[in-house]
Amino acid sequence: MKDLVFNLIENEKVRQSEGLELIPSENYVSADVLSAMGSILTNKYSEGYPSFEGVPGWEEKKITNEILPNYRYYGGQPNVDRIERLAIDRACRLFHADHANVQPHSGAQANNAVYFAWLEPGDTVLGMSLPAGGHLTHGAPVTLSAHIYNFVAYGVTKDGDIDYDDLEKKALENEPKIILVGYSAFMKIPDFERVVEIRDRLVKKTGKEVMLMADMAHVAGLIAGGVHPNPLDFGFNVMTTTTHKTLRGPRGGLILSKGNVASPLKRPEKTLDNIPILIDRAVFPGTQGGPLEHIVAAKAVSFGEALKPEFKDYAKRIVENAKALADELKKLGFVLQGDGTENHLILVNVKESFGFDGKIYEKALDMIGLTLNANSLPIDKGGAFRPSGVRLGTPAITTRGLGIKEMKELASWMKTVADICVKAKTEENLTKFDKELTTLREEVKTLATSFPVPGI
Ligand code: DSN
Repeated sequence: MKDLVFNLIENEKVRQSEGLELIPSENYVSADVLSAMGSILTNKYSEGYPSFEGVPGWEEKKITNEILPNYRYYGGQPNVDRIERLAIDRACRLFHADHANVQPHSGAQANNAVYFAWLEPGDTVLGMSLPAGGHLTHGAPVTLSAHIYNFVAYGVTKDGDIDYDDLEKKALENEPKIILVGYSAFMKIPDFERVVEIRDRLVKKTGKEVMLMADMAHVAGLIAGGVHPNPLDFGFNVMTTTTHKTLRGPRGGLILSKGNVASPLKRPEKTLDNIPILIDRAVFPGTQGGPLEHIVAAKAVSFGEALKPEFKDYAKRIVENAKALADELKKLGFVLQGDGTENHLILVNVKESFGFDGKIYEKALDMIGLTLNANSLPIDKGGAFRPSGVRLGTPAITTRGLGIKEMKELASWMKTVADICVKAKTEENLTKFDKELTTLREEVKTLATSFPVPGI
């Protein structure tokens, strides 16, 4: 008899098929990505890195068992080396990077490896504050990195954009070794040029090198698809990302950098030119052991997909859908942070819109098969547990093929559920509206099942 786990996986397939995923950091991978993730590559240990120095045309040789040069600590690598090399080369092409480290198990691991590569304990990092839309790994006091390094936070303006004046003031006052632009709840396109200018002024003041780091986890797919600027094109040194959000790959992390690419075996000097080598050493052996080569393979497959022309169209449609959904919501009385969106993500101030908090709304929408998450707003009296907002986005529904027409329908369901929440007042009372919620759930199911989830 099959393990109970497989019954739960079947249940989850039904949940994913019959509902619509609006969490902006989630997506549906292709059947090929799924298949690489579930492959026998999980059986293999491959601590270290592929090298291929002096093997021109290795890709053309395609599938051979020839053992290529590498920096691995285990034998048996002819296939794994080629797979990881494909992932690295494709990532560099997608993001205009000199180097890619495809081994981080997650975005948090990727960020921590970059800090470890460049900083000494006690060094200062300037990043966006968590309530303003930044990420936990950008210095939230509950994290390991915040215990090791000194994080200083900049905020956002009333209209939801980065407060560049605050960023500049804090940069010049605190002299950070890293200026970090990145977020998980921000709907504007950052002014990378302005951040480069601020960095240049800081360097002029101190005479010391400052790393510019971008955590583009949310928008990496938009960058790959050419509908969002790429920080590496503006002079940023490092870009980290997860691979599973808009990029539509397996769950994992990725570090892209500019600089000299060389053997990770020799400890290099800590200079910006050496960042690629410093990062390789910081991922392994610095912060991780064996890479997950089944995930690296799935990353390679997804990067191959993102290099195709269809992906550009996908990225464009994500943004079009997000803008259309934002417009519909506004027409129905929803107050949006930043008054709309320039990317894939919408932050709704439900407290100001309707008087209730994000938690009751998240639960009520879950009951009809629409999944999003309650989220803090920049100035939020409700705290992390009863935040005043919800965060939603369009990467996953766009993968399923929903378009502008369906955004209207979505907004209308969201308004009906908001009206129910106004009447219910508490989560417990939602059951009193079972009949209305069940009707809505059937409508969502009808639409959702007409747009199948890839790979199911
Ligand atoms: N947890 C991710 C998100 O949902 O944005 C960030 O890591």
